[in-house]
This record gives sequence, structure tokens and C-alpha cells, in this order.
Amino acid sequence: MTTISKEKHLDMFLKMQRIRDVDMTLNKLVRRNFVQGMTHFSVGEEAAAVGAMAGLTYDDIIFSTHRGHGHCIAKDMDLNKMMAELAGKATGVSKGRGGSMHLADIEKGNYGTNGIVGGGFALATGAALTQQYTGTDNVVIAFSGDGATNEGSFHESVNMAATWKLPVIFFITNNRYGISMDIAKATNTPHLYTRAEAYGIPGHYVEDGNDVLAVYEKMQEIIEYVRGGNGPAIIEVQSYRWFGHSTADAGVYRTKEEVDEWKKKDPIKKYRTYLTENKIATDEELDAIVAQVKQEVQDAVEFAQSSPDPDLSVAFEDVWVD
Ligand SMILES: Cc1ncc(C[n+]2csc(CCOP(=O)(O)OP(=O)(O)O)c2C)c(N)n1
Ligand SMILES: [Mg+2]
Repeated sequence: MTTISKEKHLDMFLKMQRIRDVDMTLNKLVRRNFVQGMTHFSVGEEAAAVGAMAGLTYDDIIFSTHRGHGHCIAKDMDLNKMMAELAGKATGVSKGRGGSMHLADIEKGNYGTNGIVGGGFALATGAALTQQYTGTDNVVIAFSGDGATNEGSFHESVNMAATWKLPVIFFITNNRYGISMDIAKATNTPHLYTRAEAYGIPGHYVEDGNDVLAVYEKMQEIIEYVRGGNGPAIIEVQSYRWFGHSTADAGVYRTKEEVDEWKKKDPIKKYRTYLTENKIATDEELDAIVAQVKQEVQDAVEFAQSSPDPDLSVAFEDVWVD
């Protein structure tokens, strides 16, 4: 087991709490038309995002999904600029032109959330080819849900990455549903990581994707392998989204009992128990982090609300790089 410093533990706890607080806050603000356009929350999946990225540097690159607020926060996106983007303001990370599914921060290696399901696989494979071609030892992560792995782009990208031994990790957060479609009704294999075998690459599984340390440990192993020039890998982690697919979801495809069962497996509570029981942190220290995050999120909302709308003249900026 890797030794994790107290500082790192607290940072991981803070990021999980930040993801939770941002999406819980947005869930309330959506009803007040704060969010421009559609948005998807990842409450319940915090451990997957933070565990996946705790071992990366800013030179390592990620491609996120439509459910990407957590990925952005785990990759240290500035909270004010993120909130401003969600509100469609000029001070946003994408100058207010993108919203929830166009959050990017290239300097920190975040190549963006993406409204096209399966849209990130090929982009990540291309970015990994750049790393190989230019001789860096950076790794690239292509995040996806379970449903997205039935897109042709997944199979084409994994095949190419495997054949060319590209430094890309296909990270699947299996929350059991693609909108209302149960993965078991859409896929003839119980586990998605086993698809790795068909491409001759390693496939890994974390059964408790709500255990941030289990995800982090597994990713440490995978990152080392991929950074070492051995080619790509697939990892599937099991988790669950507490809220509906998006802000428009009646939730008729799953029972309240199922949702309640998963709420009992709260990744933040689990981590808090670990930290206090192992005397890594006290309840007071963790409460202080929760309070700090609450303040940060409130400040970010106020920053967004008091920011100006973008000028129409910026609509066609940054669409072409010569
Ligand atoms: C190419 C494409 N097809 C369909 C959609 C509509 N859509 C948005 S999210 C989604 C389900 C994705 O499921 P999954 O990959 O499991 O991710 P999750 O929402 O569970 O995080 C679909 C079908 C889309 N955005 N893009
Ligand atoms: Mg899913």
C-alpha cells in the first residue's frame, strides 16, 4: 500500500466535499435558472473522480464527460470560474460560451467536459499519440460512463491505443444506468473491464468505487504501468448517482429502495470514518474543511451572479487555432 501523507488525505477529502457541495448547491440553483442549459450531477460518485486523479500532475491530461463537474474539481478547476461558466458569464472558464458540458482548463491538463457520449475516447487517444510522438511521459485519462462503452468510438479507440501502445487509461464509472437504460439490459457481459481482454490490454476492476483509497491505489498501479510505456489499460469502478440522470428525470426506472441502499454507501461518510478511526484526522479538522468548502461555494455563486454576461462579439473567438 502506498503511504499517503496527512496533507494528501485532507486534500482528497476536501475535493470530495467540494464536488458534493457544488452539485448539491447547483441542484437548488437550477430551479432558479442559475444554470444555463442542461446539467448532470455526480453526487455519489465523488470517490471515483478524486481517486482517479489524485495521482496525476497538471501535465497529465483528462477528457471528461457530460457528468463532469466532479472531474473538473478533482483536477483543481478554479471554483469561481467554473461557477461563472455554469451561469454562462463572461468570467467563466470558457468565457461563458459553453456551460456545464464545455468546462475546460488546458493549463491544468483538463481538456474538457463533453456533451457527446463517447466523444472523449478518440480525442484522448489522439492526445496520447501526441505524448508518445513528442516523447513525454504524461498519461491521458478518457473518462466515461458504462453506457458510453457501447459506442463504436470506444472500441475503435481502445483498439488503436492498444495496437500503438498509447499512454491512455480508459476509466469507466459504472453507475449501472445510461439515462434510464440498465446496463444489464444493454450489454451481454456482467463487467465492462473484461472487454480489455479482446484488445490484449490489462483490465482492472474496483468493486467498491465509493472507496476513494481503493480507487487511488488501483490507479497508482495503472498510472505507473501506462507511464512506463506499456500501453493503455481499462479500469471499471462501481458507483451510483444519487440524483436523476439530468435535471429532467422522473426516475421511474429505479426504486427508492435501490437509491436509499446506495446512499448508505456514501463515499464521503466512508472516507470520514476511515480518517477518524485511523486517527489521521479529527472530526473537528474535517468539519472545518466542510465549512471552508461551504464558504468557497457560496463565494463562487456570488462571483458568478455578479459577473457580466458575455458580449456577443466573443462568440466566434477561439474556434480555430492556426
Ligand atoms: C452520441 C450521443 N448519444 C446520445 C446522447 C444522449 N445521452 C446523454 S447522456 C447518455 C447516457 C450516458 O450513459 P453513461 O455513459 O452510462 O453515463 P452516465 O450518464 O451514467 O454518467 C445519453 C444516451 C448523447 N449526449 N450523445
Ligand atoms: Mg451510466
